[in-house]
Amino acid sequence: MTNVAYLGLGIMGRGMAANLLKAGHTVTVWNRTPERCQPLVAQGAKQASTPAEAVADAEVVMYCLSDDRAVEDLVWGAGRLIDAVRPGQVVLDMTTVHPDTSRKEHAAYAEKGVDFLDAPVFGSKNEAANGGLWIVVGGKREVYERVLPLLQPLSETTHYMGGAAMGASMKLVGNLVVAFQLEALGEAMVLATKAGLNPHDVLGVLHVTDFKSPIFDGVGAALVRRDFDVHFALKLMLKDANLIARFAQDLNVPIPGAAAIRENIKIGVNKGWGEENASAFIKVLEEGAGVEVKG
Ligand code: NA7
Repeated sequence: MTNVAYLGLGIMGRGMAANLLKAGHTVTVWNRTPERCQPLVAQGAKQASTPAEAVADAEVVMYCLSDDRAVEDLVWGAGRLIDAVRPGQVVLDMTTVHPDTSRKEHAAYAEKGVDFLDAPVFGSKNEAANGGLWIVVGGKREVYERVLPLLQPLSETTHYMGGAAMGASMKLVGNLVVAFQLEALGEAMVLATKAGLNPHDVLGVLHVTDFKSPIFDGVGAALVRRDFDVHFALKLMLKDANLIARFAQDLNVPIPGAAAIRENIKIGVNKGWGEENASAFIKVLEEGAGVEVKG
């Protein structure tokens, strides 16, 4: 059993920390807002009052925060994690960040003799809670293999993608596909509704065809119930859309479709739906067409 420090108990982090506990590991948690540690403490975690205290006895350190700025704060800013880690430890960043941030983390930890992996995750609230995430990892393969037993209780699959920042790069590539699927679902359901089709019948067809997708099923069912309860916040989807835009720009890759979707997401956030589920930006498409998808 491994001594793990888990930092950041948002929607994703709290599910992962709970699954590490269930798998029998010793888990010390820290969260910027300390009250959020309570449910994990009730499940057997130790609570630390600073990141340094959390990692003091840890063999492996994991964190999953909202964005690049939060990671900067934890590692080099208020959290001073970089001063607290010591040689021999392995650190995993499971946040969705720009590959440049991952490269900066790889370099900084290497200087301290600490092994680091960028290990962002696909899936949202339910997959985090059920240990059904899909994890993509960048860094040294032998370090990845060493921590695999810790990733298994969190995930359905793990994929080693290559050296530093390859996990972060894969995550942005995958999130580009997610953005298109949500946009496709939204445009299709709005068009279908305006054409007089029954949304349940439409979802029934989408469920069986050779263009089916679990996203169409899950988000589609929530959409017709008008359920925008947060599993993955729209404000974080905008953060990811901005990261994808920067990533593509750096590599001189045109992504005209993703650029159009980013505009819709931005409008949704500006309308005040940032704390709702990512699918809330479909309401922008509905407003444009003057219909609401419901059933
Ligand atoms: P949440 O539920 O918004 O959780 C975000 C977490 O990040 C939460 O623990 C926050 O602490 C923490 N956070 C945010 N800013 C900071 C700073 N500056 N310093 C330390 N900790 C911070 O996000 P999710 O769990 O849904 O998503 C996490 C990642 O997975 C994200 O990259 C997604 O795109 C994918 P708080 O509780 O607010 O004090």
